[in-house]
Amino acid sequence: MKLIYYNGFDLPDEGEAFKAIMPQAQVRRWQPGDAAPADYALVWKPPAEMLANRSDLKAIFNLGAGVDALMKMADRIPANVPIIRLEDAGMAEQMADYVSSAVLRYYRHLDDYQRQAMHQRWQPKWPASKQQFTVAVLGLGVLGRVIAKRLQQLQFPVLGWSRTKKNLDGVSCFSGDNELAACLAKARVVVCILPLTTQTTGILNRTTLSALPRSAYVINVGRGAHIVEEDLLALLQNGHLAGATLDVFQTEPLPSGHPLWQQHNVTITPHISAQTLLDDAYVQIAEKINRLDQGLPVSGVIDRNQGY
Ligand code: NDP
Ligand code: OXD
Repeated sequence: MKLIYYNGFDLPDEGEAFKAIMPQAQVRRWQPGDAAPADYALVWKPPAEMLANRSDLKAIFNLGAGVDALMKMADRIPANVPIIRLEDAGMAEQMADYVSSAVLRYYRHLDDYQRQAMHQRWQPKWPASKQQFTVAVLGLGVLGRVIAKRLQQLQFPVLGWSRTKKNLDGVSCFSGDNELAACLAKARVVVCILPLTTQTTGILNRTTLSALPRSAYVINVGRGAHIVEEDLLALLQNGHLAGATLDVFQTEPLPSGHPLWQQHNVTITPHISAQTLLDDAYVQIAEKINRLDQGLPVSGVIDRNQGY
């Protein structure tokens, strides 16, 4: 079995560890010009040239959950080749940790105290009741559900929003564009864990963010292009929003001098809210290759019409 491998700069491996999990696999790093036969491709942010017209592939495995980079080149990838994403593979726990720590930081005013301490100011604030600190999770897929569950365990009221209607224990579920504003209007914190598609690009903009109550918080762990950054900045500056925790940006790395770096009520992390754990990822991919080779169905196949 032949595998071509491309690791778009931020994953610390070149496929070596995969060989340990699947010794029968001959893994080679794809180089420009390599059109030699291959059965599978393992990729993260590959150049389109690698996958263009590759109808010999039995599947393309994305080394992450989000396939937006691959969808940009989907018209060059033969329609018969399934694109398969990572499902959890150790990311859900990381996401739940990241989001719940941001929510708790806001709930307990820890950002405010950090700012006060810089000026040697001692000024206790009374915490709101958790019942008044509702969190809306946009995206109730593999990762969003785990985030929602963790927040429930922390006793926050949780709302969820997805494309198709969901029924989740203890979560008030909203669906479809028509119900987004109603969901946001009830939320003190909004968490975006959507995939980036044509429908979700710019979904958090001046109009939708204004549907949040005054002094709300935004946590974006989906993709940078979910947020219209200028609109977010304007609402942070005029006080409609009390703060934002951003892990993803329209341009990554966030360029030096970008106004978000200067905005005092914004916490910035470098796209680390859930990192691909290569060992977990390779085990999941190896299991799926074994199933595909036996003619069995696998989960995580992208619906190219939906874009996720
Ligand atoms: P899933 O495909 O499992 O879940 C996606 C969810 O989004 C589903 O609930 C889906 O609705 C919902 N959704 C999609 N389109 C719309 C829409 N137009 N309107 C409303 N809801 C919509 O994905 P994952 O949970 O595995 O991952 C989500 C995203 O998280 C990834 O695509 C990636 O961009 C991001 N991510 C970020 C990371 C980081 O480090 N910052 C790490 C990993 C992932 P429905 O259930 O009805 O299909
Ligand atoms: C992913 C990511 O989509 O790391 O997996 O952003």
